[in-house]
Amino acid sequence: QQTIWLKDYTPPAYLVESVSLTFALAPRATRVVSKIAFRPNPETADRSFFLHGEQLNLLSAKIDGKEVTPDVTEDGLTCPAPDAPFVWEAEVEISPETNTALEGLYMSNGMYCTQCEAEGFRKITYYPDRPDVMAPFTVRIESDLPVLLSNGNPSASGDGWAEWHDPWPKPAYLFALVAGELVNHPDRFTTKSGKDVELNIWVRPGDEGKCAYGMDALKRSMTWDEEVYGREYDLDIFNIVAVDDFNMGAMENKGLNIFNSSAVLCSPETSTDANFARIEAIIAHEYFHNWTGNRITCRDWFQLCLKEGLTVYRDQQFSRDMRGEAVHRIEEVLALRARQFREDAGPLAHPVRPESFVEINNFYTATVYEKGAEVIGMLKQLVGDEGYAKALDLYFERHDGDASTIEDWLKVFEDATGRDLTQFKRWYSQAGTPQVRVTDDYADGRYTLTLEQETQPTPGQSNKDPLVIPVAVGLLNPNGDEVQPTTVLELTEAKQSFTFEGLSSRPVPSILRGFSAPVTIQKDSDDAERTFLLAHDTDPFNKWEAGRTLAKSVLSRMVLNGETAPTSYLDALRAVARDDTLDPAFRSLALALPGGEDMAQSIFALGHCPDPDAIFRACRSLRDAIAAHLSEPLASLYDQMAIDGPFSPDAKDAGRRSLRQSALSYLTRLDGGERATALYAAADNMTEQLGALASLIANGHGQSEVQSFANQWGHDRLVMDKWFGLQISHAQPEEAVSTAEALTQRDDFDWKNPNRFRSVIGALAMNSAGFHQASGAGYAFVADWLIRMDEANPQTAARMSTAFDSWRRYDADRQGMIRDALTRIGDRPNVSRDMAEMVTRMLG
Ligand code: B3K
Ligand code: ZN
Repeated sequence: QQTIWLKDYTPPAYLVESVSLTFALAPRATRVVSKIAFRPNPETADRSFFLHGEQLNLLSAKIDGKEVTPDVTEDGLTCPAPDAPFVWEAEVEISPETNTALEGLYMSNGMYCTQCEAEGFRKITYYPDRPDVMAPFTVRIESDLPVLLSNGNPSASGDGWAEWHDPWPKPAYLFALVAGELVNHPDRFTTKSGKDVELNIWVRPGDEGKCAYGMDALKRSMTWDEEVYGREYDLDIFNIVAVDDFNMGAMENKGLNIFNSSAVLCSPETSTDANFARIEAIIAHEYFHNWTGNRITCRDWFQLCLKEGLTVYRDQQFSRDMRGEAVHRIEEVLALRARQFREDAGPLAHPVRPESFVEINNFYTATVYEKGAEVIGMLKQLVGDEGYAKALDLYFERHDGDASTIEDWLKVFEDATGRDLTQFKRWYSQAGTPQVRVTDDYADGRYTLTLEQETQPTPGQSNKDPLVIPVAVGLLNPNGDEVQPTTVLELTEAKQSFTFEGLSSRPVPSILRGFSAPVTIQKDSDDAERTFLLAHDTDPFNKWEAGRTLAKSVLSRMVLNGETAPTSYLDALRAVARDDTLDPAFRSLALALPGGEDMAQSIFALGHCPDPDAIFRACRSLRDAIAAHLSEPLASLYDQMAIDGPFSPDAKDAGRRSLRQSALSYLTRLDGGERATALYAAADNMTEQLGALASLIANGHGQSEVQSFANQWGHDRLVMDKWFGLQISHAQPEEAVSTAEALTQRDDFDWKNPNRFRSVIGALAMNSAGFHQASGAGYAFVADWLIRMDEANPQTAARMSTAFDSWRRYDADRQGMIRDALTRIGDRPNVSRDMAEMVTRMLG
């Protein structure tokens, strides 16, 4: 394993003036001819000429028209080159049809497509495949297939060929090519300066009816980026292509975004409200990359958060605007805690800007993306909305066309606002979730809050320095009125006190409003205080958070001390269910309980070893208690939240369906499945059909519905992914592995398709009590499949190996079995570089 270090960065020896590529497509013998104009980089004296290249068959190479014989190794070639501008020409042969790794040029259902980020372009041709080498590309595609696409604008075409020109210099990771029998859903957009842009979503014939929402989301994203960030689109055409075999959600290639079909195709009959929301967010994310990522890219892969953290932050702002600030923020935090806090607390913890890697694909993580976005949110709170707007304007003005760094990013904030960000920068280099301990004191009208911060050691970082933590705080008086509106305290020391004067009684503090920093709060509050905040907090995030901490505290006591659910908690929840002034989506979130993984995290944080079965039983008994105690308001909510009239995927209706679904999930425990069976039969949209089926399965019913669902939807691969996943994620712990095993025996378990693989193996890994069965069957099953997948597709396998990253939380038996599973995965002679790195880090 060769480790790459941030501190070893050196500028490229040669820069590229222009690139011209010709592809003669054939499944097993695609010829790629490249013509690249190089010039020496004046910034460096280094004149070594190295081109990346992997799994390429080099047929010929020329420099300035003269045949050369480069020195070819496994990862590239070197060749003597002039200390002056020159033209490199090469021809290579590649085999897209046998490329199961889905990186470089590959085939999916007869269609050619590419995925180059991070380092896939080197599997297409020899090139300086690093993001700080940017160039305009001209691409000619020769093929009998009817639709031939690449980056930029179409420049010429004829029978069996098409040519594209992308005038914007770009790094190779943004290159894309698509060829296939595709149909388009066309539209147009006029930018604010009057430029007319052609928009297309390209799909397989039969999927045309599932493009309208994605197109609408694209146009809304384009308008939003003009209005909020002043950013306009910069080509004549913007193409999106849906592909079934794809390693992640989507890719922001310049002018030619390629999407996992699950991240763009949707319709009311086949997609859930959660699918609509995810599609809207991903379309926006990839579109926003056009400025934050493409026009301004990263100098090297250590700077990944420069484009990803910022683009996630932007897509979160967009989704909040589209769907409601409070509810979306709660969803962001739920996801952050589930994935990023978990990562930061285990052996895979790394800084938002990592300092080393073996395989960069392993660092497209929740820390780089989601924590990277949180860091920007904190920055915005510290400099204010106006300061943020000024800094961003300066960023676009100063760095357009650059391959930039985090230093460049922070400098625009310093220059635009005058604020010194030296200490703030630690958020980029220090891993781990900070804990903020809160104590308070009240005397003579003066209230003092004392905040202490501490970050636990993480791999390779034993000492942690204090961070700048914006802690948004409000105060309520004992009858529930707000006496101090939200104010942001800046915690910069290890321990610091803040005072509030002139209070007539001891206030109840509402700490970390809006989740103003990605930290955990420790405060000796009791359930009475949490119940009070759940009833009275004016900050919607903290109102929800109070209910969440209350649920966790109740569940922890049920797990650890065998207590039963206290009536006070059930009463508080009933008040929420009955409170018609609260938005349905909010009420639905407030009625949802923490899951097995969330509780395992909490119980471990309390210093106990989590028992997944005990957690499962406690959650089940709490659900029963809630169902019994709230049966009457839940039954009326179920009726009240029904929607008359045609389906709309908008946030308002989605919120009603969500609340109705959470009522149903409790009511199914009481009514023997009567309501869910009826809803399943009557549903005209996937949200309700699947929701009803989930409630049935989770309560031991629904065998015939599982069958009829497969008969109805067997032809639709995206719907069938849901069907596979649902049976596993809602299976009883002792049945989860056998259910997953049985599903893998089916003919339609096409395991090489990453979506299908995730719908089974990933669903099991996420069924906490099922995966962690004491027998070890879950570990063995997942390990077997990871080994198989690693041989075909290392990226997807390595990503899913994170299922094992929380292993040190568990008891000695489970730890032993997971260690064995990881060793078995990692010790194979043909283990991939991706997987080898993950296993090494996890075993640490
Ligand atoms: N930039 C891509 C992710 C590429 C992942 C490579 N392993 C999608 C995105 O973040 O928008
Ligand atoms: Zn991104």
